[in-house]
Amino acid sequence: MSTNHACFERAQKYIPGGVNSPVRAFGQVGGEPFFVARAEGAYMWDVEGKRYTDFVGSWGPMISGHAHPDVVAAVTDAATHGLSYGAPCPDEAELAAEIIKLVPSIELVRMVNSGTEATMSAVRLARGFTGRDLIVKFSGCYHGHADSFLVKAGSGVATLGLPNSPGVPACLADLTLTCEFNDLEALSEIMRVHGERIASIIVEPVAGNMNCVPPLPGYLQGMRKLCDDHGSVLIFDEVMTGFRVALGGAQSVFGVKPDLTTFGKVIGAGMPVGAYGGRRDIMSMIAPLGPVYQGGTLSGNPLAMAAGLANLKLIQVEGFYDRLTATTTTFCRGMQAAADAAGVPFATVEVGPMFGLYFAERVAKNYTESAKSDIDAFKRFFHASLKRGVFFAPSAYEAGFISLAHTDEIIAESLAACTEAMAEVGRGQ
Ligand code: KE4
Repeated sequence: MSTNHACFERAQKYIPGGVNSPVRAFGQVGGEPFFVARAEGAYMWDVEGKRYTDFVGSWGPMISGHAHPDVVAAVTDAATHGLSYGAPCPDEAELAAEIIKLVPSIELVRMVNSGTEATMSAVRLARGFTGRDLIVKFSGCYHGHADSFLVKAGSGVATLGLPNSPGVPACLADLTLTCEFNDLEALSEIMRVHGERIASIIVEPVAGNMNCVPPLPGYLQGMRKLCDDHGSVLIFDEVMTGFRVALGGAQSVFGVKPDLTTFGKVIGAGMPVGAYGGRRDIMSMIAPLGPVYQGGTLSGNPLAMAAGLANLKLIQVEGFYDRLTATTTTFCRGMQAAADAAGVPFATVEVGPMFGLYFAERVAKNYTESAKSDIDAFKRFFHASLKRGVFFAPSAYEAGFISLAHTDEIIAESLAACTEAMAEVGRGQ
Protein backbone atom coordinates (compact mmCIF):
# COMPACT_ATOMS: atom_id res chain seq x y z
CA MET A 1 0.00 0.00 0.00
CA SER A 2 1.36 3.46 -0.88
CA THR A 3 1.17 6.52 1.38
CA ASN A 4 -0.17 10.01 0.68
CA HIS A 5 3.32 11.38 1.17
CA ALA A 6 4.88 8.91 -1.29
CA CYS A 7 2.19 9.75 -3.85
CA PHE A 8 2.85 13.46 -3.39
CA GLU A 9 6.62 12.99 -3.68
CA ARG A 10 6.17 11.01 -6.88
CA ALA A 11 3.65 13.45 -8.33
CA GLN A 12 6.00 16.38 -7.69
CA LYS A 13 8.67 14.63 -9.77
CA TYR A 14 6.46 14.84 -12.85
CA ILE A 15 3.78 17.52 -12.32
CA PRO A 16 4.26 21.19 -11.31
CA GLY A 17 3.49 21.30 -7.59
CA GLY A 18 2.37 17.67 -7.80
CA VAL A 19 -1.15 18.67 -8.79
CA ASN A 20 -3.08 19.38 -11.94
CA SER A 21 -4.94 22.29 -10.41
CA PRO A 22 -3.22 24.65 -7.94
CA VAL A 23 -5.90 24.83 -5.25
CA ARG A 24 -5.54 21.06 -4.65
CA ALA A 25 -2.00 21.56 -3.32
CA PHE A 26 -3.13 22.83 0.13
CA GLY A 27 -1.20 26.08 -0.50
CA GLN A 28 -3.35 28.23 1.80
CA VAL A 29 -3.79 25.68 4.57
CA GLY A 30 -0.35 24.09 4.62
CA GLY A 31 0.51 20.42 4.84
CA GLU A 32 0.32 17.92 2.03
CA PRO A 33 -2.77 16.84 0.07
CA PHE A 34 -4.13 13.34 0.47
CA PHE A 35 -4.36 11.23 -2.66
CA VAL A 36 -7.71 9.69 -3.47
CA ALA A 37 -8.03 5.97 -4.06
CA ARG A 38 -11.80 5.96 -4.56
CA ALA A 39 -15.00 7.85 -3.84
CA GLU A 40 -18.60 6.76 -3.30
CA GLY A 41 -21.64 8.68 -2.09
CA ALA A 42 -20.57 11.37 0.40
CA TYR A 43 -17.23 9.70 1.07
CA MET A 44 -13.73 9.60 -0.36
CA TRP A 45 -10.95 7.24 0.73
CA ASP A 46 -7.26 8.10 0.44
CA VAL A 47 -4.52 5.67 -0.58
CA GLU A 48 -3.93 4.85 3.10
CA GLY A 49 -7.55 3.78 3.51
CA LYS A 50 -8.63 6.83 5.55
CA ARG A 51 -12.22 7.88 4.92
CA TYR A 52 -13.34 11.50 4.48
CA THR A 53 -16.81 12.97 4.37
CA ASP A 54 -16.55 15.19 1.32
CA PHE A 55 -17.99 18.74 1.31
CA VAL A 56 -16.04 19.71 -1.84
CA GLY A 57 -17.74 17.30 -4.24
CA SER A 58 -15.11 17.81 -6.93
CA TRP A 59 -15.85 21.58 -6.54
CA GLY A 60 -19.55 21.16 -7.28
CA PRO A 61 -20.24 18.44 -9.90
CA MET A 62 -21.01 15.61 -7.48
CA ILE A 63 -24.48 16.85 -6.49
CA SER A 64 -25.83 13.29 -6.72
CA GLY A 65 -22.93 11.91 -4.70
CA HIS A 66 -19.76 10.22 -5.91
CA ALA A 67 -20.11 7.25 -8.27
CA HIS A 68 -23.90 7.38 -8.34
CA PRO A 69 -24.99 4.02 -9.84
CA ASP A 70 -27.11 5.71 -12.55
CA VAL A 71 -24.22 7.91 -13.67
CA VAL A 72 -21.67 5.08 -13.56
CA ALA A 73 -24.00 2.82 -15.53
CA ALA A 74 -24.57 5.53 -18.16
CA VAL A 75 -20.84 6.15 -18.62
CA THR A 76 -19.98 2.44 -18.60
CA ASP A 77 -22.63 1.71 -21.23
CA ALA A 78 -21.53 4.66 -23.37
CA ALA A 79 -17.91 3.47 -23.20
CA THR A 80 -18.84 0.16 -24.80
CA HIS A 81 -19.92 2.12 -27.89
CA GLY A 82 -16.64 4.01 -28.19
CA LEU A 83 -15.02 6.87 -26.31
CA SER A 84 -14.98 9.70 -28.86
CA TYR A 85 -16.16 10.11 -32.42
CA GLY A 86 -15.10 13.52 -33.71
CA ALA A 87 -18.50 13.41 -35.34
CA PRO A 88 -21.90 14.35 -33.87
CA CYS A 89 -23.87 11.85 -31.80
CA PRO A 90 -27.54 12.00 -30.71
CA ASP A 91 -26.83 12.54 -27.00
CA GLU A 92 -25.28 15.95 -27.70
CA ALA A 93 -28.67 17.23 -28.82
CA GLU A 94 -30.39 15.43 -25.93
CA LEU A 95 -28.23 17.13 -23.29
CA ALA A 96 -28.62 20.48 -25.07
CA ALA A 97 -32.38 19.98 -25.13
CA GLU A 98 -32.45 19.24 -21.39
CA ILE A 99 -30.46 22.39 -20.58
CA ILE A 100 -32.78 24.48 -22.78
CA LYS A 101 -35.85 22.89 -21.16
CA LEU A 102 -34.61 23.71 -17.67
CA VAL A 103 -33.20 27.21 -18.30
CA PRO A 104 -35.69 29.40 -20.24
CA SER A 105 -33.09 32.06 -21.14
CA ILE A 106 -31.24 29.49 -23.26
CA GLU A 107 -32.34 29.19 -26.90
CA LEU A 108 -29.17 27.60 -28.31
CA VAL A 109 -26.29 25.97 -26.41
CA ARG A 110 -22.80 24.78 -27.36
CA MET A 111 -20.92 22.03 -25.47
CA VAL A 112 -17.25 22.46 -24.57
CA ASN A 113 -14.92 20.63 -22.17
CA SER A 114 -14.54 22.88 -19.14
CA GLY A 115 -15.91 25.94 -17.44
CA THR A 116 -12.92 27.92 -18.68
CA GLU A 117 -13.71 27.03 -22.26
CA ALA A 118 -17.31 28.03 -21.70
CA THR A 119 -16.55 31.47 -20.25
CA MET A 120 -13.70 32.16 -22.67
CA SER A 121 -15.98 31.36 -25.60
CA ALA A 122 -18.90 33.36 -24.21
CA VAL A 123 -16.74 36.46 -23.87
CA ARG A 124 -15.34 36.05 -27.39
CA LEU A 125 -18.90 35.70 -28.63
CA ALA A 126 -20.02 38.83 -26.76
CA ARG A 127 -17.10 40.75 -28.27
CA GLY A 128 -17.95 39.43 -31.73
CA PHE A 129 -21.65 40.22 -31.35
CA THR A 130 -21.13 43.79 -30.10
CA GLY A 131 -17.92 44.63 -31.95
CA ARG A 132 -16.58 45.96 -28.66
CA ASP A 133 -13.43 44.95 -26.73
CA LEU A 134 -13.89 45.86 -23.04
CA ILE A 135 -15.38 43.48 -20.46
CA VAL A 136 -16.26 43.96 -16.80
CA LYS A 137 -15.61 41.35 -14.12
CA PHE A 138 -15.69 41.55 -10.34
CA SER A 139 -12.89 41.29 -7.79
CA GLY A 140 -12.86 37.80 -6.31
CA CYS A 141 -14.99 36.28 -9.04
CA TYR A 142 -13.31 33.45 -10.88
CA HIS A 143 -14.28 32.47 -14.40
CA GLY A 144 -11.49 29.98 -15.15
CA HIS A 145 -7.97 30.63 -16.35
CA ALA A 146 -8.44 32.36 -19.71
CA ASP A 147 -6.16 35.40 -19.92
CA SER A 148 -8.90 38.01 -19.77
CA PHE A 149 -10.18 36.67 -16.44
CA LEU A 150 -6.90 36.45 -14.51
CA VAL A 151 -7.38 39.99 -13.30
CA LYS A 152 -8.25 40.24 -9.60
CA ALA A 153 -9.63 36.71 -9.87
CA GLY A 154 -10.86 34.53 -7.03
CA SER A 155 -10.46 30.80 -6.22
CA GLY A 156 -6.95 29.50 -6.78
CA VAL A 157 -5.63 32.92 -7.85
CA ALA A 158 -6.89 34.53 -4.62
CA THR A 159 -5.69 31.51 -2.63
CA LEU A 160 -2.18 32.03 -3.96
CA GLY A 161 -2.46 35.76 -3.25
CA LEU A 162 -1.78 36.65 -6.89
CA PRO A 163 -3.26 40.05 -7.77
CA ASN A 164 -3.03 39.03 -11.39
CA SER A 165 -1.18 36.29 -13.24
CA PRO A 166 2.17 36.85 -14.97
CA GLY A 167 1.95 35.91 -18.63
CA VAL A 168 -1.20 37.91 -19.27
CA PRO A 169 -0.18 40.72 -21.66
CA ALA A 170 -0.89 44.15 -20.20
CA CYS A 171 -2.65 45.12 -23.42
CA LEU A 172 -5.13 42.30 -22.79
CA ALA A 173 -5.49 42.80 -19.04
CA ASP A 174 -6.25 46.46 -19.77
CA LEU A 175 -9.37 45.36 -21.61
CA THR A 176 -10.78 43.87 -18.41
CA LEU A 177 -12.29 46.43 -16.06
CA THR A 178 -12.89 45.28 -12.49
CA CYS A 179 -15.24 46.40 -9.77
CA GLU A 180 -16.22 45.25 -6.28
CA PHE A 181 -19.04 42.71 -6.29
CA ASN A 182 -22.34 44.02 -4.89
CA ASP A 183 -21.42 47.68 -5.55
CA LEU A 184 -24.03 48.83 -8.08
CA GLU A 185 -22.98 52.46 -7.78
CA ALA A 186 -19.39 51.68 -8.78
CA LEU A 187 -20.62 49.53 -11.67
CA SER A 188 -22.99 52.27 -12.81
CA GLU A 189 -20.08 54.70 -12.90
CA ILE A 190 -17.97 52.30 -14.99
CA MET A 191 -20.87 51.93 -17.41
CA ARG A 192 -21.48 55.69 -17.48
CA VAL A 193 -17.89 56.31 -18.52
CA HIS A 194 -17.13 53.22 -20.66
CA GLY A 195 -20.52 51.64 -21.39
CA GLU A 196 -20.51 52.19 -25.12
CA ARG A 197 -17.19 50.29 -25.35
CA ILE A 198 -18.17 47.42 -23.05
CA ALA A 199 -18.94 44.14 -24.82
CA SER A 200 -19.99 42.30 -21.70
CA ILE A 201 -20.40 42.19 -17.96
CA ILE A 202 -19.58 38.69 -16.72
CA VAL A 203 -20.61 37.78 -13.20
CA GLU A 204 -21.03 34.79 -10.92
CA PRO A 205 -24.66 35.50 -9.89
CA VAL A 206 -23.78 33.94 -6.53
CA ALA A 207 -20.04 34.36 -6.08
CA GLY A 208 -18.48 31.04 -5.06
CA ASN A 209 -14.78 31.78 -5.49
CA MET A 210 -14.26 34.34 -2.75
CA ASN A 211 -16.07 32.13 -0.23
CA CYS A 212 -19.85 32.15 -0.86
CA VAL A 213 -21.19 35.67 -1.46
CA PRO A 214 -24.84 36.09 -2.53
CA PRO A 215 -25.93 39.17 -4.49
CA LEU A 216 -27.52 41.99 -2.47
CA PRO A 217 -31.22 42.59 -3.19
CA GLY A 218 -31.60 44.39 -6.52
CA TYR A 219 -27.97 44.00 -7.52
CA LEU A 220 -28.44 41.60 -10.42
CA GLN A 221 -31.56 43.46 -11.52
CA GLY A 222 -29.54 46.69 -11.62
CA MET A 223 -26.81 44.95 -13.62
CA ARG A 224 -29.40 43.75 -16.12
CA LYS A 225 -30.68 47.30 -16.61
CA LEU A 226 -27.16 48.68 -17.06
CA CYS A 227 -26.51 46.13 -19.82
CA ASP A 228 -29.81 47.03 -21.49
CA ASP A 229 -29.05 50.76 -21.26
CA HIS A 230 -25.59 50.38 -22.81
CA GLY A 231 -26.08 47.49 -25.24
CA SER A 232 -23.66 45.23 -23.36
CA VAL A 233 -24.11 41.44 -23.16
CA LEU A 234 -24.90 40.16 -19.66
CA ILE A 235 -23.15 36.84 -19.04
CA PHE A 236 -24.10 34.82 -15.96
CA ASP A 237 -21.25 32.48 -15.19
CA GLU A 238 -23.27 29.60 -13.72
CA VAL A 239 -20.49 27.04 -14.00
CA MET A 240 -20.82 26.58 -10.23
CA THR A 241 -24.41 27.76 -9.54
CA GLY A 242 -26.02 26.14 -12.59
CA PHE A 243 -28.25 23.22 -11.51
CA ARG A 244 -26.60 23.65 -8.08
CA VAL A 245 -28.44 26.46 -6.23
CA ALA A 246 -31.74 25.48 -7.91
CA LEU A 247 -32.94 23.41 -10.86
CA GLY A 248 -33.03 26.56 -13.01
CA GLY A 249 -29.79 27.91 -11.57
CA ALA A 250 -29.21 31.26 -9.87
CA GLN A 251 -31.10 33.08 -12.64
CA SER A 252 -34.27 31.26 -11.58
CA VAL A 253 -33.67 32.14 -7.90
CA PHE A 254 -33.16 35.86 -8.52
CA GLY A 255 -35.49 36.25 -11.51
CA VAL A 256 -32.93 37.89 -13.79
CA LYS A 257 -32.55 36.76 -17.41
CA PRO A 258 -28.96 36.99 -18.72
CA ASP A 259 -28.16 37.14 -22.44
CA LEU A 260 -25.66 34.27 -22.16
CA THR A 261 -25.06 31.68 -19.46
CA THR A 262 -22.07 29.43 -18.93
CA PHE A 263 -22.26 25.99 -17.34
CA GLY A 264 -19.93 23.23 -16.16
CA LYS A 265 -19.59 20.87 -13.20
CA VAL A 266 -23.13 19.43 -12.60
CA ILE A 267 -23.88 19.06 -16.33
CA GLY A 268 -20.95 16.66 -16.58
CA ALA A 269 -21.42 14.86 -13.23
CA GLY A 270 -17.63 14.85 -12.90
CA MET A 271 -16.83 14.22 -16.55
CA PRO A 272 -15.10 17.10 -18.41
CA VAL A 273 -18.00 19.18 -19.69
CA GLY A 274 -18.76 22.88 -20.03
CA ALA A 275 -21.38 24.71 -22.06
CA TYR A 276 -22.41 28.19 -23.03
CA GLY A 277 -25.77 29.27 -24.39
CA GLY A 278 -28.39 31.96 -24.51
CA ARG A 279 -30.18 34.27 -26.94
CA ARG A 280 -30.55 32.82 -30.44
CA ASP A 281 -29.46 36.06 -32.13
CA ILE A 282 -26.20 36.00 -30.18
CA MET A 283 -25.55 32.24 -30.33
CA SER A 284 -26.18 32.31 -34.09
CA MET A 285 -22.91 34.21 -34.41
CA ILE A 286 -20.97 31.06 -33.46
CA ALA A 287 -19.34 28.99 -36.22
CA PRO A 288 -20.44 27.25 -38.33
CA LEU A 289 -23.64 29.36 -38.21
CA GLY A 290 -21.76 32.62 -37.88
CA PRO A 291 -18.22 34.07 -38.02
CA VAL A 292 -17.15 33.79 -34.34
CA TYR A 293 -14.90 30.76 -34.14
CA GLN A 294 -14.89 28.16 -31.36
CA GLY A 295 -14.20 24.42 -31.66
CA GLY A 296 -13.06 21.41 -29.64
CA THR A 297 -11.89 17.89 -30.43
CA LEU A 298 -13.71 16.34 -27.48
CA SER A 299 -16.66 18.73 -27.27
CA GLY A 300 -19.89 16.76 -26.90
CA ASN A 301 -17.94 13.67 -25.86
CA PRO A 302 -20.39 10.74 -25.74
CA LEU A 303 -19.37 9.57 -22.25
CA ALA A 304 -19.64 13.09 -20.87
CA MET A 305 -23.03 13.55 -22.52
CA ALA A 306 -24.25 10.28 -21.02
CA ALA A 307 -23.03 11.32 -17.55
CA GLY A 308 -24.68 14.73 -17.86
CA LEU A 309 -27.98 13.28 -19.01
CA ALA A 310 -28.02 10.80 -16.13
CA ASN A 311 -27.24 13.58 -13.63
CA LEU A 312 -29.86 15.98 -14.99
CA LYS A 313 -32.41 13.18 -14.71
CA LEU A 314 -31.50 12.62 -11.05
CA ILE A 315 -31.80 16.31 -10.11
CA GLN A 316 -35.31 16.53 -11.61
CA VAL A 317 -36.69 14.03 -9.11
CA GLU A 318 -39.47 15.68 -7.08
CA GLY A 319 -38.14 17.28 -3.90
CA PHE A 320 -34.45 16.91 -4.82
CA TYR A 321 -33.53 20.53 -4.07
CA ASP A 322 -35.87 20.83 -1.10
CA ARG A 323 -34.11 17.86 0.47
CA LEU A 324 -30.59 19.15 -0.23
CA THR A 325 -31.47 22.67 0.90
CA ALA A 326 -32.88 21.37 4.20
CA THR A 327 -29.73 19.31 4.72
CA THR A 328 -27.57 22.37 4.05
CA THR A 329 -29.55 24.41 6.58
CA THR A 330 -29.16 21.69 9.21
CA PHE A 331 -25.44 21.57 8.58
CA CYS A 332 -24.91 25.33 8.66
CA ARG A 333 -26.96 25.73 11.84
CA GLY A 334 -24.95 22.96 13.47
CA MET A 335 -21.70 24.60 12.45
CA GLN A 336 -22.85 27.95 13.86
CA ALA A 337 -23.82 26.29 17.15
CA ALA A 338 -20.40 24.62 17.35
CA ALA A 339 -18.62 27.94 16.78
CA ASP A 340 -20.80 29.77 19.30
CA ALA A 341 -20.11 27.07 21.91
CA ALA A 342 -16.38 27.38 21.24
CA GLY A 343 -16.46 31.20 21.31
CA VAL A 344 -15.14 31.38 17.74
CA PRO A 345 -16.24 34.37 15.58
CA PHE A 346 -18.05 32.60 12.77
CA ALA A 347 -20.84 33.05 10.23
CA THR A 348 -22.43 30.88 7.57
CA VAL A 349 -24.37 31.57 4.41
CA GLU A 350 -26.29 29.17 2.20
CA VAL A 351 -27.87 29.34 -1.24
CA GLY A 352 -29.64 26.03 -1.79
CA PRO A 353 -27.12 23.17 -1.49
CA MET A 354 -24.15 25.56 -1.65
CA PHE A 355 -22.75 27.20 1.48
CA GLY A 356 -19.99 29.41 2.87
CA LEU A 357 -18.22 29.19 6.22
CA TYR A 358 -16.69 32.45 7.48
CA PHE A 359 -14.28 32.79 10.37
CA ALA A 360 -15.52 36.31 10.80
CA GLU A 361 -18.33 38.14 12.60
CA ARG A 362 -20.47 38.25 9.47
CA VAL A 363 -20.80 37.03 5.89
CA ALA A 364 -18.89 39.12 3.34
CA LYS A 365 -20.61 41.08 0.62
CA ASN A 366 -17.47 41.42 -1.51
CA TYR A 367 -13.88 40.23 -1.84
CA THR A 368 -12.38 42.97 0.33
CA GLU A 369 -14.56 41.86 3.25
CA SER A 370 -13.98 38.17 2.55
CA ALA A 371 -10.21 38.70 2.62
CA LYS A 372 -10.50 40.10 6.16
CA SER A 373 -11.74 36.79 7.58
CA ASP A 374 -9.43 34.93 10.00
CA ILE A 375 -7.50 32.75 7.56
CA ASP A 376 -5.38 31.32 10.38
CA ALA A 377 -8.49 30.13 12.26
CA PHE A 378 -9.82 28.63 9.03
CA LYS A 379 -6.49 26.85 8.48
CA ARG A 380 -6.58 25.33 11.98
CA PHE A 381 -10.22 24.33 11.57
CA PHE A 382 -9.49 22.77 8.18
CA HIS A 383 -6.80 20.48 9.60
CA ALA A 384 -8.67 19.73 12.81
CA SER A 385 -11.62 18.60 10.69
CA LEU A 386 -9.48 16.72 8.19
CA LYS A 387 -7.83 14.63 10.89
CA ARG A 388 -11.36 13.74 12.06
CA GLY A 389 -12.32 12.65 8.54
CA VAL A 390 -14.16 15.73 7.27
CA PHE A 391 -12.85 17.39 4.07
CA PHE A 392 -13.60 21.01 3.23
CA ALA A 393 -12.08 23.01 0.36
CA PRO A 394 -8.43 23.74 1.28
CA SER A 395 -8.98 27.49 0.95
CA ALA A 396 -11.08 30.13 2.74
CA TYR A 397 -11.95 31.48 -0.71
CA GLU A 398 -14.12 28.55 -1.74
CA ALA A 399 -17.68 27.40 -1.19
CA GLY A 400 -18.93 24.10 0.19
CA PHE A 401 -21.37 21.66 -1.38
CA ILE A 402 -23.98 19.20 -0.13
CA SER A 403 -25.03 16.18 -2.17
CA LEU A 404 -27.91 13.74 -2.30
CA ALA A 405 -25.61 11.30 -0.48
CA HIS A 406 -25.22 13.53 2.62
CA THR A 407 -27.81 11.73 4.72
CA ASP A 408 -29.00 12.98 8.11
CA GLU A 409 -26.73 10.42 9.77
CA ILE A 410 -23.69 11.58 7.80
CA ILE A 411 -24.47 15.23 8.60
CA ALA A 412 -24.81 14.41 12.31
CA GLU A 413 -21.54 12.46 12.22
CA SER A 414 -19.80 15.36 10.44
CA LEU A 415 -21.17 17.94 12.88
CA ALA A 416 -19.87 15.91 15.82
CA ALA A 417 -16.38 15.90 14.28
CA CYS A 418 -16.57 19.60 13.36
CA THR A 419 -17.74 20.48 16.87
CA GLU A 420 -14.57 18.93 18.27
CA ALA A 421 -12.52 20.70 15.59
CA MET A 422 -14.14 24.04 16.41
CA ALA A 423 -13.44 23.53 20.13
CA GLU A 424 -9.76 23.06 19.24
CA VAL A 425 -9.85 26.33 17.31
CA GLY A 426 -11.52 28.01 20.28
CA ARG A 427 -8.73 26.78 22.56
CA GLY A 428 -6.22 28.36 20.21
CA GLN A 429 -4.77 24.98 19.23
P1 KE4 B 1 -13.01 24.91 -14.98
O1 KE4 B 1 -12.23 25.39 -16.17
O2 KE4 B 1 -12.15 24.72 -13.74
O3 KE4 B 1 -13.87 23.67 -15.30
O4 KE4 B 1 -14.12 26.00 -14.61
C1 KE4 B 1 -13.67 27.32 -14.35
C2 KE4 B 1 -14.74 28.05 -13.54
C3 KE4 B 1 -15.53 28.98 -14.18
N1 KE4 B 1 -16.49 29.66 -13.52
C4 KE4 B 1 -16.71 29.41 -12.19
C5 KE4 B 1 -17.80 30.18 -11.50
C6 KE4 B 1 -15.94 28.46 -11.50
O5 KE4 B 1 -16.19 28.23 -10.18
C7 KE4 B 1 -14.93 27.76 -12.18
C8 KE4 B 1 -14.04 26.74 -11.49
N2 KE4 B 1 -14.24 26.57 -10.10
C9 KE4 B 1 -13.07 26.22 -9.32
C10 KE4 B 1 -13.52 26.05 -7.88
N3 KE4 B 1 -13.59 27.29 -7.22
C11 KE4 B 1 -12.40 25.00 -9.86
C12 KE4 B 1 -11.42 24.34 -8.91
C13 KE4 B 1 -10.04 24.33 -9.47
O6 KE4 B 1 -9.62 25.36 -10.06
O7 KE4 B 1 -9.36 23.28 -9.29
